[in-house]
Amino acid sequence: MARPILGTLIALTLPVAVWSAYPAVAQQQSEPPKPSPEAHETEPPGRYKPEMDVLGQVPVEQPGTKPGVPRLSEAEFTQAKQIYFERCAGCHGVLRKGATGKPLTTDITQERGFDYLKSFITYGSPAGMPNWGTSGDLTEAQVELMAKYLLNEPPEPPEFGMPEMRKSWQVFVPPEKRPQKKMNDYDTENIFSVTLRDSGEVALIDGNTKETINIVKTGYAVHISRLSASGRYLYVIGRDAKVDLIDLWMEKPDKVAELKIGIEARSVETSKAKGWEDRYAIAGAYWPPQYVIMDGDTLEPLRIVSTRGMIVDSQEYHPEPRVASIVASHYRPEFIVNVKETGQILLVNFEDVQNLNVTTIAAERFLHDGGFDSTKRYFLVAANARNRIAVVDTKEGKLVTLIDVGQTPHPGRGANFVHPQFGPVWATSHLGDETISLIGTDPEKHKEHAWKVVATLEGQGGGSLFIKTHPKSNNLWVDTPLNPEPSISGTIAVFDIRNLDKGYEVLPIADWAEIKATGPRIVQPEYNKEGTEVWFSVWSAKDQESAIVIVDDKTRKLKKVIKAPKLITPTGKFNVYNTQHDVY
Ligand code: DHE
Repeated sequence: MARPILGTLIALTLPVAVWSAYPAVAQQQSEPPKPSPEAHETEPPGRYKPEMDVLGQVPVEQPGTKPGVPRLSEAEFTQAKQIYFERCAGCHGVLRKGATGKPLTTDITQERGFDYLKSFITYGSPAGMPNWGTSGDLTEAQVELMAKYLLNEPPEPPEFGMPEMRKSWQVFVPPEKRPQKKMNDYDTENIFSVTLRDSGEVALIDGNTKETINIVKTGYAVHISRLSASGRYLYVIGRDAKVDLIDLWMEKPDKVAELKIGIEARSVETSKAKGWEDRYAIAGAYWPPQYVIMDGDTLEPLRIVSTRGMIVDSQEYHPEPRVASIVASHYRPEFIVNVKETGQILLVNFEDVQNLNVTTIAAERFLHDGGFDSTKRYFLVAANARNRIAVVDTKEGKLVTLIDVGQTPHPGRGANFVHPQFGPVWATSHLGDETISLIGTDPEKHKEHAWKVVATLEGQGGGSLFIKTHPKSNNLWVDTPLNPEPSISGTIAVFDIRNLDKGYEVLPIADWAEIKATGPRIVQPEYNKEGTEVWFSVWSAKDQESAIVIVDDKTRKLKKVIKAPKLITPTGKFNVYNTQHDVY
């Protein structure tokens, strides 16, 4: 029986000179300001709100005030700006020009006036604006402060170009001083890079022994890990746009280089096409809106490209289109860059890195996360606030189609399997409803089903973030970490692919973890290399106990619980082999 959805309450949007040698080893970073992980508080419930909280801590100048508009003191401005970036900018935009939320430019806010703004912020709206006042999230004084802040012109946060990037660039171990061969006995292909979100670290865990190999300091509120084509290099990105490069060949795998590519970021990827393995890395920023191509083994920044431009449907200028997911083509020397607010998918050909050749595909607004089909030819990406999936043919370099799915699709990378009736499908679950949409992906042998929703499964409820299977498995795992019901957010649903009509079995992952924590959320299933185990994060608040629960894929029985004091807020887990080869 399906349970209630989160619905609209989840406010989702959720040129270069040729530079010479490496910078001084461990060169000091002088700017910009460093957000402190200590200040970052995570309470899993409702975490999936886009927060530009790094920007919130960056000093910005208060614009001048027009006559008739209340001027804020310096302290008031600092507080209001921080609240705005942390709570409002994700939906209304850094410059207040609107994204999934309405624009809040001064022509609109001044016309509405103080009282209107105060009441709107206090009570929210059925269209998705949270009730910041009546929920107690903001005090009455803060609501009034925000109403005054909105009557003033928005401040403009700083840009982050090549000089700032080069200042941040550090090469701890230059390539010539790195091992020439693997210097450890780890089965590196079965290492898991585990995001420790609120400690700003990743834990490298040996998938065979389940022992921690190293805990590496990375960016603030660290987000995802990706693997180089060879499987040697691990790239990690933090929300503070810090990219860290880890060499898995070292005796004890550790950081060898670091670069900050902006002020707020979420995605990183590396070149994978034949002949280009390990050559370049790319990272995409939320602020400034740009992507950066780096040297694969030093992270030296090579090209910075702005994503500011026109929105696909309205053909209006958008000043801050954030870079969402990025994947590397397996066919060509190309990165597939998904630009959220404009809805453009950029095929960035880096064959000549000084003269990038970019194909712009008009897809759909609010692009977010996605993954390949099983052949790795087609890339499927969620336009989440438009309830659609865009399909790109990475061989031909064009859009195949847009497909309507459920409310707010959130596939992670999605799940590929062979449906007994419809042939190869790719699946996504949803944040906004309990459904799982299966899309046919084989235009050769199952043409009639290709690029259509061929079946819709009913899961435990809304609030799902990730779905997973493995080519050797018959199980399809669906998480629901953001469902408001603890019996749903603390468990996992698993379907038998051979008999999907049978419905799902629920496994009590949080109970199995036996941790001392209130309301932990089960997030992101990830397989080991062999496809015999599934790992789940038991995600608690920063000051409470978390864990990783490992389930035997065949028997669906508990295999192991990993607990450790340093396992703080584990969320994403990236198995080296599966991430390297896009197996999901
Ligand atoms: Fe993520 C992937 C953005 C919050 C865990 N997340 C992504 C991607 C984007 C994104 C654009 C795709 C990257 C790619 O493939 O290149 N995430 C955002 C946000 O904007 C958002 C909503 C709010 C924010 O302010 O950051 C957000 N994400 C979260 C979380 O709260 C999660 C659950 C916990 C955490 O660690 O932050 C979270 N996001 C993840 C994970 C992936 C991800 C685990 C990669 C999934 C995979 O299987 O590859």
